[in-house]
Amino acid sequence: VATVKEELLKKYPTKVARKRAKQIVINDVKDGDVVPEVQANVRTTPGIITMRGCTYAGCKGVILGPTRDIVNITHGPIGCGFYSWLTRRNQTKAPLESSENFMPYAFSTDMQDEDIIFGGEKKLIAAIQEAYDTFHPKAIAIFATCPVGLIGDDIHAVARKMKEKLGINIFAFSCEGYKGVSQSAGHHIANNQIFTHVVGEDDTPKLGEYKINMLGEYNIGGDAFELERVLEKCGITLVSTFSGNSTYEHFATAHQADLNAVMCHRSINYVAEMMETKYGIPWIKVNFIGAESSAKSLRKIAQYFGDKKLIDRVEEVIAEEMPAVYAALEEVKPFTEGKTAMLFVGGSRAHHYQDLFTEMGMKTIAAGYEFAHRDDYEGRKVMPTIKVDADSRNIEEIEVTPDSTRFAPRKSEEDLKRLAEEGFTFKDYEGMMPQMESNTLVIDDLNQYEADKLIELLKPDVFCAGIKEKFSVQKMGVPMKQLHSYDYGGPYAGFKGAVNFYTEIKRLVTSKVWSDLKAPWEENPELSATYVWE
Ligand code: CFM
Ligand code: HCA
Repeated sequence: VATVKEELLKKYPTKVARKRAKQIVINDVKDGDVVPEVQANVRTTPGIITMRGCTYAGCKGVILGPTRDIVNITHGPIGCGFYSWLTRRNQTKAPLESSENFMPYAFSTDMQDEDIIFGGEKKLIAAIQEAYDTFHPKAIAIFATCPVGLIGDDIHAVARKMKEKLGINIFAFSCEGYKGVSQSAGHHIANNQIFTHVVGEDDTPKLGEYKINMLGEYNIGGDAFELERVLEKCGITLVSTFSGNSTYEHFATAHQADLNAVMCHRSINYVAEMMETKYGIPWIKVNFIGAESSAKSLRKIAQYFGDKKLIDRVEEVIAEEMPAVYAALEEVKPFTEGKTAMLFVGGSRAHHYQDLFTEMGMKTIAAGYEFAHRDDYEGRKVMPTIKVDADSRNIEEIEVTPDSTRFAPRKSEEDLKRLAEEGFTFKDYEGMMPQMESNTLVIDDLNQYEADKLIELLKPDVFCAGIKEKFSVQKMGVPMKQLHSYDYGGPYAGFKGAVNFYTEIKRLVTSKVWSDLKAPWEENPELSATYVWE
């Protein structure tokens, strides 16, 4: 791998190579879980074809996109609203035909040149009024795109004014695309505002014995439906999911849960932290990608509540679900065992999906995030040492204090002692790297050039990433699986999801479609040409 790293850096100008060298790391897991440092969450060098997206995409598309009954208005030119219009495949299931579901719509102010020159606030006010008159929603959210920040439209003042006028909850997000170095800044902005304006707004009691929130699960390809099925079977009450298959009411009552289970640490850990401070709800890291991981996560939730009835029920459910998983593994393993995978996804998935590959006997030889932070690579223990730079300082840290009436610790001192003795840990994300084998490659903010090089040098049996990488990978003869949109498949979460994924990967790694394909210049070398500088 050292030579691979060298090869990746060889063509870069010295300064770029020096920077990329800190982001391309040979994962060498020392005893315990000490791993090398990775530079992450820093600007991409201009000119590099990054796989990252923008702050607006992280806020509007990722965090708020999957909520069905908030009218999400994009204040900006139409492209931004259009791009974030369900391309992420976040699904939703309204209980009734007549229930509110605005997800099939793309709401936008469709800014034109004259709005940029004379200001867009009037148009925004008109859009909010029109949305209200047409749909009478419970809540309207406004999302800023790049030009809004540049011309200085005051979307928060507009939101306040219209909230007062219409008497519904209206709030805005300063999530201009350029605000941060990636989508990640948008997550933080979204978390802050949803926490400030929605969480805790509804005190109507939520009934249920074991009440949890699932944080960082976005119902891509129906993942949340599978998790809802499993949790219900166990008798666990899901108060809210942030934000797969969610509604305004779910967010507004989330403060009533007794545990926050965090799936995607990157996108939502801020909400988990803020809910703990304000309401006393503890959080744990879970992972429902992978059958073994799902079982482990269910056991952890049961252990937290510490009730024998729940612990036994969880064991029963696992015993019921696993035979189908084992049967599927027996079928696929002769084809997948020993094969290799590379995973380059935005945040959590590059880590979580390694569990599924491990279950299939496959090895992850290289992985990385587009925009996650050092804690997602090396574990939360490095958080105090993460350097704050101008870009991270740009994102507001809101001050949260315990709620004067609703703060309540969920566990007694004795309970906490018992859990600690059992080895139970809270807020304990250990990151991707300690779990990977030594001598694997970990690369932050991978780019087009490096992806091509990696494939050429290490020839993985499957390459997992997104739509921007899809076709160049296939043209290099390697099967490609999108771990963002799931290539229109899924669900892949939970037990049924794991079976779906095994089957899909077996199909991909046994197919010869891409490796047999030859481009005309590969069959007839005389057709190939080389560009020569004068
Ligand atoms: Fe979390 Fe996500 Fe991901 Fe993410 Fe995303 Fe996504 Fe992703 Mo695409 S919230 S970090 S910003 S798990 S949209 S559902 S697939 S890059 S790895
Ligand atoms: C986003 C959304 C995205 C893009 C996926 C891709 C998603 O970052 O704005 O590049 O294929 O999951 O839909 O991450």
